[in-house]
Amino acid sequence: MTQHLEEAGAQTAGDPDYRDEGLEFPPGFVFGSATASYQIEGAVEADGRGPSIWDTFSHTAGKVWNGDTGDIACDHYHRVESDLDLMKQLGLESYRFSIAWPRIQPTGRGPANEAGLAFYERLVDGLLARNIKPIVTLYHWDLPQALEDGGGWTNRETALAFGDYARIVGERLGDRVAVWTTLNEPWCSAYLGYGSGAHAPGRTEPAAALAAVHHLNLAHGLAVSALREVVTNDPDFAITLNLHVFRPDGDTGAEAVRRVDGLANRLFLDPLLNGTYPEDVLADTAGITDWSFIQQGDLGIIRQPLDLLGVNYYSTTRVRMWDGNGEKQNADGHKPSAGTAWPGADDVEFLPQPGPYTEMGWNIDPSGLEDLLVSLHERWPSVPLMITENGAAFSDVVETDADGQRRVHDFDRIDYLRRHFTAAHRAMSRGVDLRGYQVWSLMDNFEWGYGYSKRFGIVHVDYETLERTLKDSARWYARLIRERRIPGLE
Ligand code: IFM
Repeated sequence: MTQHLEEAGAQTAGDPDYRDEGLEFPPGFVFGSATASYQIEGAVEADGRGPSIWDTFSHTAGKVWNGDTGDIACDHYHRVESDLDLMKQLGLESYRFSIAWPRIQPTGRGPANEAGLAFYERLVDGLLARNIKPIVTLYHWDLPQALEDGGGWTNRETALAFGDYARIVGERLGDRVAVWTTLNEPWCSAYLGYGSGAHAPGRTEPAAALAAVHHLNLAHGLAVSALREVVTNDPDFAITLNLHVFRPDGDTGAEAVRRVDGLANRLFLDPLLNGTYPEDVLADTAGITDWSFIQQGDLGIIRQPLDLLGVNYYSTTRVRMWDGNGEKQNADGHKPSAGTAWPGADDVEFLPQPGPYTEMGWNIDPSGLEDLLVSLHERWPSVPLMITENGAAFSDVVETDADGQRRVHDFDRIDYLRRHFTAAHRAMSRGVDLRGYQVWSLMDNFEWGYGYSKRFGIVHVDYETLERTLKDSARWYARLIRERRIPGLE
């Protein structure tokens, strides 16, 4: 496959800045919000939970900004009922959350920990009681530390263990969950976890990163087939990818895009949806690994029929081949770290993008979302899409209004969301089968290597008191959901 994701250009008319007025979403389109276990739950030692790689990593000096950890986070584990009420108050139609594997199997193997299952059962039942669809992610990066001690995602055994874990969760919740997402952003697990070292477990071995890619793909396939055997309702099966939208720069841009699109997008999309690995990427990386960890039959396991492809989108990336002069630019949007997140593409240069930017330093470009959705639809027209994450970090200020209410006037976040909802709507008007949108994030939380310094929530969390405060963006989103039409700015 050599068709790249940047090729579908924006075609629809409308406000050039993606601030169209009054766009309406069809019935059935699911408006929700998303979180992840380690980012919000806290309670890391409660009820038999085992340690995860993020516990180890965040407790290692110098790995996370300010030494922040997920020990307490938003204390969602103990506040689940009031958080559910908050979701109801916003009118959410779905809630995408992840299950912490080490709560279910403290060492990643063996019998289920009843208390862990009971927690997620309470959460799912609480959602259903409030008429909110549960969208489960089985893995959002909190690998049981014991599995990492045995090689983590570089070891095929971890993929097999993941299939067993999926079965355990499916046996318990498989009559109630609406959407099962196996993995969140395996790109991050593989390349940031084992390549750049910016994420747990913090390894910096290019060959390990590529082995992790394959074992994550395999884990997905094993999990979907295990779930299919045990669920008794009719859920959707999905995976969530953070597909990169690359913009080519200059004469060498096309070759640079081929290289990084191969690593970031095609190494996942091709096996998952076509049952093949891209030959050009295997060749590009032949000096790093011989890919002999791909065993006979693996691709058949990985290619499972999918009901939905989850798409996480935040910004775009501009690339060209480095000419060897001056200092190579590495503005790929990720935290600078010891190793490379781009094995075999050391000669690709990541150029800074024009602003405006979010607090993460990521450029704001809703056209990238439209292009991405349209290009996916063009390549796989029969695969429905769901935006499983989109949102923005800004430095929010809590104010007390004249009426004595705490307020966060997060105009920038509303504008970001408004423009990206417009992009999603435009993609739909170009034929994309887009089923829903899960805003990242329901509440401020532990932003991995950045600790609590970046706030993505539409609900503010005071990390001293753990008080939740609806930001203006939450009120804006509640109105969007109520009216099923994008509100303007007031
Ligand atoms: O917070 C993360 C999330 O865990 C995965 N997707 C990107 C978000 C913002 O960085």
